[in-house]
Amino acid sequence: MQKILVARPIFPDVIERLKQHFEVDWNNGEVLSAEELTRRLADKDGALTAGDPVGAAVLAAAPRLRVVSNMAVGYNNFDMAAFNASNVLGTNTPDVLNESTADFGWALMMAAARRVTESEHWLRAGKWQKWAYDGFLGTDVYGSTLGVIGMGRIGQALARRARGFNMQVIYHNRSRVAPEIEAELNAQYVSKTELLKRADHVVLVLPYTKDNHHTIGAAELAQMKPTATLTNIARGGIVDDAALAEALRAKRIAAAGLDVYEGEPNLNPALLTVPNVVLTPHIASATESTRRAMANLAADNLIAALGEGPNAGRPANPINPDVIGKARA
Ligand code: 8YV
Repeated sequence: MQKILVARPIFPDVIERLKQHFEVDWNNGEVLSAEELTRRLADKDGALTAGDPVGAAVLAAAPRLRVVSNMAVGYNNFDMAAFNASNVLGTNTPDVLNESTADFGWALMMAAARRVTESEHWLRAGKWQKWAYDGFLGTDVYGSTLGVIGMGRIGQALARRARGFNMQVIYHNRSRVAPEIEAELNAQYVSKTELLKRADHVVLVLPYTKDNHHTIGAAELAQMKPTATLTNIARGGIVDDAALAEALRAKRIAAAGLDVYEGEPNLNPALLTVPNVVLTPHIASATESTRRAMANLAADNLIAALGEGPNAGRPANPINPDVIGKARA
């Protein structure tokens, strides 16, 4: 039987499924250190990860490893140049999380715009004495302009929600999406600068790459409206968190909603000191059914990649399909 490592605690029934195909080494405990991950991968044919960094050193120390299946759509934890150089296949879990993640992005944007958590903290602190005409005034969402940066599958799911809120949708992306999608979403392609200047609510849904590092920093925040909100459900590092904390403190923008952070789970401490930000612990895809679908898809990808039969080596979600069929280097 081939051997796999499951690097994280996941649903036990998915582990049982994997046991029907592989000898499974399951880390059902704390996050593995780089050394521990390297050690446990040394004799494995495959691995299931969830955000664990896998680079050249890990791959070099695991000569049998042929596939690493990430239980996430984002795979910036994989050094794809190293995967390609060693002919190791990476897989991810797109699509199954689109709607849950878009729902959550919407919730964060709404919560930031209408100061939901900020006012709750105030209430819990026993500060509610009387109604005030100017208590927790926020920014309207209905009828406003939504600016989506990153118009992939999740960005499109968000834009679809905007129709019910009678919003104007503008977007920026590496390239324009197909005209029929623009028409369906009633979305207008604009430059990043125009988007930042016009949007009432900016939502980030782009993948993390070196080129996207600090897509939003002090200069970009300065271009936004003082009444605008910024929501990040993409990846830490796309926003300069220190610059954002300062912009929120100085009220250069009204509020932010953040699910992802530079250096998470350790947040920039300045973010914890500003009231006008909604902070959640990277849970945009966290519904029971979506996390189950992600875990099962990650398992399916691993089984297909290492399996036998006509579809052997052909998982549904290869990140670097060019290595399929090539001998491990
Ligand atoms: C994952 C995510 O839960 O899919 C992604 O890219 O950010 C989340 O849905 C997280 O990355 C852990 O793998």
